[in-house]
Amino acid sequence: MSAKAKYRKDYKKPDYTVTDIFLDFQLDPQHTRVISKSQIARLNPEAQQLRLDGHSFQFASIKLNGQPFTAYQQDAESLQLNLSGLNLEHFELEIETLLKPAENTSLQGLYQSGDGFCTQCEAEGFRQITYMLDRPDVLARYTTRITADKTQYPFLLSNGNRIATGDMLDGRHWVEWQDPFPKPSYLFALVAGDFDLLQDRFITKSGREVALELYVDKGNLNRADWAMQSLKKSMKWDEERFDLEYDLDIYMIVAVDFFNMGAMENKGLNVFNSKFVLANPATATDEDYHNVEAVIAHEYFHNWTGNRVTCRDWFQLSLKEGLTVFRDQEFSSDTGSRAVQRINNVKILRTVQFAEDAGPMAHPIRPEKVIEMNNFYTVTVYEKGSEVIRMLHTLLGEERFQQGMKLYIAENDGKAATCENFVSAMERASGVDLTLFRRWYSQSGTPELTISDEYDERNHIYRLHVSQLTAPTHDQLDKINLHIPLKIELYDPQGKQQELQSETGLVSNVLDIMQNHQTFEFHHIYARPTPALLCDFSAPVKLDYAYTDQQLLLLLRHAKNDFIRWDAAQMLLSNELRQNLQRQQNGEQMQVSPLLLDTFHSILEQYQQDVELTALMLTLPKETEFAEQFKVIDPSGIHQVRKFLQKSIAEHLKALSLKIYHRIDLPEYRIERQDIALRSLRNVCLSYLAVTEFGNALVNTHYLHANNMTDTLAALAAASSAALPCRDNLLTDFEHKWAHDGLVMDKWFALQATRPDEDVLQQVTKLMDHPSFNFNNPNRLRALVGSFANQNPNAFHAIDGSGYRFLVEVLIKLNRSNPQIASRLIEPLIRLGRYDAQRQTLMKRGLERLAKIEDLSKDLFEKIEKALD
Ligand code: B3K
Ligand code: ZN
Repeated sequence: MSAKAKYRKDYKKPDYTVTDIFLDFQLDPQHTRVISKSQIARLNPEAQQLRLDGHSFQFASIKLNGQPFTAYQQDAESLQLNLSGLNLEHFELEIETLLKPAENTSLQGLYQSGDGFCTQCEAEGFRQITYMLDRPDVLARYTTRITADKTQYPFLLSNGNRIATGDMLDGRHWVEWQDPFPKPSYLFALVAGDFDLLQDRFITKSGREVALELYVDKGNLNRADWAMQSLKKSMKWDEERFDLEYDLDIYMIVAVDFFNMGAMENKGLNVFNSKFVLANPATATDEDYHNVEAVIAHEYFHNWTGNRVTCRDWFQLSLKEGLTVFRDQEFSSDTGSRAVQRINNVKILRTVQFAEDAGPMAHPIRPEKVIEMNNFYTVTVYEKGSEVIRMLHTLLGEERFQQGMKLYIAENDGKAATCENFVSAMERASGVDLTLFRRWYSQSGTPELTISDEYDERNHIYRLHVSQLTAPTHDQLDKINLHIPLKIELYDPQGKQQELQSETGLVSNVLDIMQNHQTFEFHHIYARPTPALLCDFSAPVKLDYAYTDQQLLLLLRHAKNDFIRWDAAQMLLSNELRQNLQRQQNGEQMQVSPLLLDTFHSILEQYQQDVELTALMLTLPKETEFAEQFKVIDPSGIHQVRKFLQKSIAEHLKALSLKIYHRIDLPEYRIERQDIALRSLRNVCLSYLAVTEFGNALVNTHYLHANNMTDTLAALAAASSAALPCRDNLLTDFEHKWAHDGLVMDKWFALQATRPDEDVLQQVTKLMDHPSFNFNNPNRLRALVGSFANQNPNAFHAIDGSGYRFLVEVLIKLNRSNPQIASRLIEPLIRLGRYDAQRQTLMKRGLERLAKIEDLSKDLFEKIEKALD
């Protein structure tokens, strides 16, 4: 496999395209035969060579217009046809390939999941099935015929409509599918197997009936309802908010256990990781329920933003992903709590995305250079991509944004588009000049806004001085100024919100930051105000403003903006953490400011004003969240100080949290907003009480009385992180109950991997042989190895290098079996620049060892090369 980089600037239109393709699959775990018949049209009259992508199968034969064809050359990644002298404008190619799905552990292309077959073609998996112009700007009409044993594989599914079926004399049967919408190969899908089926229907707003089919493993029907409800809710919402209606007569979702990511939006036939489909109160937490709904929505929304309008090339990935994430976030905000949704999104951005921008994999939301495309399904392309759309929405407002969407879709329906097509439609529909704004697409890194203020008491003018600066990143040294929407509010010393006025009248609360330094003046301000900066987190930036504790307390109590109130609490906690880390390093006694403790006490006391926000404000940031504020991270220091903060807060809130813990009574489990909020607050109380003298008894009872997974897991997590005496009994009980169910056991594996114990690594190593563990299942790997490396920084970054060595061993194995998962799991190891010299040396040693692997995958190569650079 060549590790050659591709550049965005090198995009060229294809010389040939495929207009129609007929695929014939004869399925067998060891001997699958695929015949593809494509109608090819020449687009460039000069072209003489046709290069088709393909690898990892046995090539059996090729015919051109029905005749055996021999004028080709083959290499490890492609088949090149020499068509010179033939002068063919249109022709048919018939290619036969042989596959072994049972041996395909990469989970790309056609593979076996459990006893069934499924495919994953995005980004470049189709070329593992047959030779193809495997690029998103080649759109073809697909007809797919699947033949397989009828008893083992009663369901044979592909995209579009079922047009014919038949039985064969030898016990096999076949089904033929036709997808009327031309699509790129990455949206092709095939599934075969035996399933339980949940059926429903949806009537679109124009009155068409759509059959909804949800396929789950046998025996899992009692976990399928929520996903079906979520699908119908998403379909309705997209009609109401975006005026977008579903276009086929059938929509299918299949849940599989072996899947590299969350889910895949194949036209009319979504394939899902079962983690994002299956849910019932006994197996899924409130968070799982939320995630199922959000992922179902996300994949459904892709039908318009991704499938009907697709990407011209993979550098444009954020065109569909950033936009679709924005749409799913809006869906969750409209149908649930906007504030909770926003805060949770911001947490991901600040921890994971900011970290990516500060590390060796930094890239703009529209990357310039790619070696392995699968490495670019990142938080930057997805979440920062969504932030860029959100900023556009803030600048344009809902009405003009929707006009822009309409124009974008009208102009690009049925086509492969670029990010520029999108921005240009938004610009033309709204009349807003987006020249400067476009830079968000090409500049990587996290901008920092440095803000200072001054109050002119005599003239009652308040001024904000705002500067922007983006520090150089690994991929890009020179940075320029961006268009940043900064949403603000001002509060007087009594906490009353002030109107924003210029000399001439009211002004918008969204400031357009466009230059390196700008000053904004607000008139008729009669006392020095406290500014609420970056309301709703109006841009994905870091903020540097010297808030005093008093100002933060004022915002925390009075700000109208929920995000600002939550963020004020976070800043107070961060200050405490930083000061105590300092004290600890100086060998001084740690302490927590009584002001913070009293504030937390009064927030909790008034929880009924806003239960959701109270729970979020009182949740102590994770070690990884705290870590992100430091240039050089001290994992063990953060671990200890966080523990100290937790204990101090717990002691101070003890009586009150015990009272509230007992007062909140939710006898029945319901997935309803108010109940979810109360459950979460009660479990926050439990997490603090766990480290007090009440801990063991309370947590034990909580576990025993739990009638749902949210409470069960809250008890286990509290027992585990506080290392309570009841912990091992509870974990064993859970293990016995769920050993048969990998998905539920993932929660247990994750808990084991994040134990605060000294010997956690030995335990994790041992668990790799646990009967419920399976090295080839990405969910298991993420739960055990991923949780250890990402969520247990104290152990992973152990100063003896044992955590790094463990990960390297796993990666050496995974490099062969599943390079995509290997490349996900290596992430914490490539961020070596953020640690002290000793750790850096150890991490580097691990990376160098990996670099020497003989058959190193492109996926790992790309990241290791950058990290060692
Ligand atoms: N589009 C897929 C992700 C494909 C990842 C390929 N490595 C799921 C999604 O974003 O909806
Ligand atoms: Zn997506």
